[in-house]
Amino acid sequence: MKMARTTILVLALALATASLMRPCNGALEAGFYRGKCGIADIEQVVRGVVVARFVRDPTITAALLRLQFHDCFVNGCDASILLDGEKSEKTAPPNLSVRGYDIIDAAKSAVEAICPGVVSCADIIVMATRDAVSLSGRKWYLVQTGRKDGLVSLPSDVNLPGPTISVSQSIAAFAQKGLSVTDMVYLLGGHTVGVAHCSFFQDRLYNFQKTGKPDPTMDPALVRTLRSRCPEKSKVDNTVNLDQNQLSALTVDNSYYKQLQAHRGILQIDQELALDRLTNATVSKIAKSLDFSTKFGEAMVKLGALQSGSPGEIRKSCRAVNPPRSK
Ligand code: HEM
Ligand SMILES: *[C@@H]1O[C@H](CO)[C@@H](O)[C@H](O)[C@H]1NC(C)=O
Ligand SMILES: CC(=O)N[C@H]1CO[C@H](CO)[C@@H](O)[C@@H]1O
Repeated sequence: MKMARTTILVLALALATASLMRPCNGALEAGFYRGKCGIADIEQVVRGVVVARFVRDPTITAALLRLQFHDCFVNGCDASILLDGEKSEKTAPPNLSVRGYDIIDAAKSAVEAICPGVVSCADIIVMATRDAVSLSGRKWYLVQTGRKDGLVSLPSDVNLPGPTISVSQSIAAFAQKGLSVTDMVYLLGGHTVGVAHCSFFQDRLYNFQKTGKPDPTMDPALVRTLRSRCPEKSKVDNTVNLDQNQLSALTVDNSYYKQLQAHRGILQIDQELALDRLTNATVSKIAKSLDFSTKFGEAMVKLGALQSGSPGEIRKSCRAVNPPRSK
C-alpha cells in the first residue's frame, strides 16, 4: 500500500518534471501541423517548394542533408544554423560550405503566406530534407514536427566532427547525442550524395600522415583520378562526388557502402568505416541489404529528434530571431 503510494508520487513527480520541460521544445509528433492552419496541408506546401527546386537542381538533396546534420548535431534541431550574424554558427569553419539556406527561405515564405507565425524553421529543415531525400531515393519517410526555433547561435558551439576523426572518436561523438553505432553508420550514408572539396582529403592523395605517400587504403586507380582533379599546388579547391559510383552519385542508395568496400571512399572517416572492426560488419550488412532507404529514413528521424532543451519561438524570418515584442 505504502509502496504503491510512493510509486504514484514518483510517477507524478516525473510527469510534472516532464511537462515542465516540455513547453521549451514541444513534444515531437508526426503531423503536428494538421489542423493548425485550417485546411492547408503545410507538409504539402513545403514539398511543393522542394519539388520545384529539385527539378532544376537535384544537388539540393545533398545541401539539405548536410544542413539538417549540422543543425541537429549542434544544440539540437533548432534552426540555429540558419541565423545570420558575424558571430553565428554559420561562420564556424566546418560550416563554411553548407548550402541550401535559400530553399529554407523559399519554403518559409510559402508557409508564412498561408499560415503566419505557426511553422518553425527547424521543422521546415526536417520536412524539406525528407522531401528531397525521397525525390533522390525511392522512399518517403514520415517525419515528426513540433520543434521551436532557437534563440542563440554561437560559432563556439560548433563541435562537429572533422573528416579525419577516427571511428571510435566518431562513435563517441554520436553516442553523446544518444545515437548508436548503427545509427552513425546509416547516417554517414548521407555521403551517398553530394560532394567534398579537395582540401578535405588532399592529404590522402599526396602525403598521408606525413609519409610522403598516398593513403594505402585508397584504391590506386582512384588516387590517380583524384590527383588529376585535385592537383597538389592548385589555387582552386575543386569538388568530387562523395559516392564514386558516378551512376548513382545523386541517388540515395547503398552504393556508398559498396564503394567503401572497394576502397573508394573519399573522406578518411568514410573509408575507415569499412575497415574498422567496430563498424565493418555493419557496412557489409548495409552493402548487401535492400532496405537502405527505409533504414536511412529511420536514422534521419532519430537525428531529427535531437533537441536543445533551451527556450524557443516560431521565427518570422528563418535568418533572425524575432524582435522583442514592443510593450
Ligand atoms: C563523422 C561525421 C561526419 C563527418 C566528419 C562529415 C564530414 C563532411 C565533409 C568534410 C564534407 C565535405 C564538405 C565540403 O567539401 O564542402 C561533407 C559533406 C557532406 N556531408 Fe558529411 N560528415 C559527417 C556526417 C554526415 C551526416 C550524418 C550527414 C547526413 C545525414 C552528412 C551529409 C553530408 C552531405 C550530404 C555532404 C555533401 C554536401 C554537398 O554536396 O553540398 N554528413 N561531410
Ligand atoms: C572486420 O574486421 C576485423 C578485423 O580487421 C575482421 O577480423 C573481421 O572479419 C571483419 N568483419 C567483417 C564482417 O568484414
Ligand atoms: C563566414 C562565412 O563565410 N559564412 C558562410 C556560411 O555559409 C553560407 C552559405 O554558403 C555563406 O553565405 C556564409 O558566408
